[in-house]
Amino acid sequence: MSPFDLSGYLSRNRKLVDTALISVFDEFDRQRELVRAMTHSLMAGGKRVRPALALATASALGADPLIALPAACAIEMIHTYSLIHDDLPAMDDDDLRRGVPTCHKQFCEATAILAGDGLLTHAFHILAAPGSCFTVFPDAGIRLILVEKISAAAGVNGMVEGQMLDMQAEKNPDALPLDSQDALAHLKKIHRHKTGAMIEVSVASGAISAGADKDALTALGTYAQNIGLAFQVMDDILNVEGDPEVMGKAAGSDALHDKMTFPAILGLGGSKDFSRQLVADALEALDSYREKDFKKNSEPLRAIAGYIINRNR
Ligand code: GRG
Repeated sequence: MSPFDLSGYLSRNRKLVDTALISVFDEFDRQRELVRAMTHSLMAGGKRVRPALALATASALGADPLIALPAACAIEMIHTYSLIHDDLPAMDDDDLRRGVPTCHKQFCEATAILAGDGLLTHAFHILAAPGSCFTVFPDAGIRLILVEKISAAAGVNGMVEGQMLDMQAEKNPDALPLDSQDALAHLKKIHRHKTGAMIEVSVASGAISAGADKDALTALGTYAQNIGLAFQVMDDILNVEGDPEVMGKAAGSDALHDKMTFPAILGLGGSKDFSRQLVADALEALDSYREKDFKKNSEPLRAIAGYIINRNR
């Protein structure tokens, strides 16, 4: 059997998602400052990992991947809002993102805050009213479940809480656990919320859009939890040894700010071992779902899990 062409798969998906995201803005005057700021960050060349996960999950369950496109686009818009706000001077104060100036550098701080607000709000609008930009979309009942799950992952018990915990850890390091096992548990908690929740809901949204059964949701949930954490471990590793040119953002900032990270607790080698174990657990979860054709159809999901810990950006 020839090896799966993940790079071709991701690039086809990226084109599909980018085209859909462009059409989301068809109803707006693109010259408006707010729209320019929103699209500056949204169309700056993100990897589109979360949309790829949603589409690959729908295909793994034998559905038309296009059924997951509205949720995939909504999630990418929410992810981009979180990056815009994360880069603000009040948070990480970064100048470069996705290889271009951050939104507040290109426009101004207030405009960047509003661009994030616009992306977050409009993500839910396209789920509520997908007809103007998508030809295929799930029924209203399914879309309501998607709104419930995606808002939960992005919000007070999800990504926003993760960001809050991360900020508190940075502002008040003396309150952090000293014992390395406790520190590791706390770090996992931060990232299960901050990074993991949106990755988990990307997979869940693909599954829900495709009408997944309970067993599929359970197996895919475990897969997503593991790759979500692996994604963050790899992000921490890249912050130590990644090339800023390739990543399109700064490296080395974690050590500079004395941040609690996986390499800081486990070392670089230990972090790499941990990320490999997480991916092995993710693949084992996929193996546990034995529905006909799932093994063959889930090949992209398996390849994405490997990519998450082998990426260089
Ligand atoms: C501001 C509410 C709020 C939340 C911010 C996601 C996040 C929470 C902050 C981003 C900081 C960060 C570097 C997190 C580590 C993992 C991560 C989400 C990296 C960025 O995602 P990628 O690598 O980026 O998928 P692209 O640009 O390819 O989409």
